[in-house]
Amino acid sequence: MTYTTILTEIRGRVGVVTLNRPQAMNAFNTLMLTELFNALETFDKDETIGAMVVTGNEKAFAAGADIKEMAESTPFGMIKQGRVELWDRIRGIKKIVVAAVSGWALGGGCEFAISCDMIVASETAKFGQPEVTIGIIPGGGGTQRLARLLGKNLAMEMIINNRTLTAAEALQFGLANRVVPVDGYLDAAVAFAEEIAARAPLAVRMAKDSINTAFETTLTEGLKAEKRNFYPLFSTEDQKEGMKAFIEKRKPNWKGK
Ligand code: CO8
Repeated sequence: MTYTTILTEIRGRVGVVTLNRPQAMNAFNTLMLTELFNALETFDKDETIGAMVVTGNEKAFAAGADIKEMAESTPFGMIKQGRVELWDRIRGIKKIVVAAVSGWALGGGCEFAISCDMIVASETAKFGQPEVTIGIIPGGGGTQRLARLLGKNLAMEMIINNRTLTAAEALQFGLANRVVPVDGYLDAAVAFAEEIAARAPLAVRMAKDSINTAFETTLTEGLKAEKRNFYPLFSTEDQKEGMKAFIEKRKPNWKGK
C-alpha cells in the first residue's frame, strides 16, 4: 500500500509507522490519521507482525490535530466527516502498539501517544494538552485518559494550565514506560516492541484486553472479564508449550494457536 503522509516498514516482527508531515510538526490532518489507522490495521491482521511502533521525528512526535484544517470546522461538519470515530480506531487494534515519542507530543499528539499501549520516550519528549489556549478542549480522549493515568489534579493542570511534562516527569508520573537517549530512541522502542513480539501472541492479546477493561468497569466486573480471558488460554497449544518448556528448562516455541 502506498501512503503519502506516513512511512511504513517492517523490522523483524515489528511493524513501524513513521508520521511524516515534518513541515507541519506532524500535525494530524484527516489524511494522516486515516493512513495511520489503515497501516496499523493492516499490521494488526498480518501474522508475521507481533507488535507495532508509531513514531514521528526527533523534533516532533505530533503537534496535535491540524489546526489549519480544523480552523473553519463546524460541529456537524466534523460529525459528518466522522472525525471522532477516526480517532477511536486505535481502540480496535488487538496487538500491542508502542509510541516512540521524541520532541513535541501536544494535543492530539499526546492523546494518540497515551491511546497506544506503552510509551518509549526520548529524553527530549514533551507532553502537553494546549487545546484550551486555542479555545477548545482535547477531543481525542485526553480529558479521560489523562485523568485515569495521572489522577485529577495533574490532568487538570495539564489541560487547564497548559502544563507540559518533560520526559523525566512523564516517567515519574507513569505516563512513559522508558526514557532513552534521543540518539537511537527509535531503535530502543523497536527493541522494546521486539520483546513483546517474541511473547505468546494470544496471551499478550488477552492481557491487553483484560488491562484495558480495568479502565472501563468495576473491580467485580473487571475480575470476571479477566477470568473470561484466563480460562480459554488453557485450550491453546501455546499454554501447553509454555508450561512444558518451563518444566523442560528450554525456550518456548510459540505458534499463536
Ligand atoms: N496544526 C497545524 N499546523 C501546525 C501545528 C498544528 N497543530 N503545529 C505546528 N504546525 C505548523 C506551524 O503552523 C508551522 O507551519 P508554517 O511553517 O507554515 O508556519 C510549522 O508547523 C512549524 O511550527 P512552528 O513554527 O510553530 O514551530 P516551533 O518549533 O516554533 O513550535 C510547537 C513548535 C510548539 C509544536 C508549535 O508549532 C505549536 O504550539 N503547535 C500547536 C500545538 C497545539 O496547539 N496543538 C493542539 C492542536 S488541537 C488538538 O490537537 C485537538 C485534538 C482533537 C482531536 C479530536 C478531533 C475530533
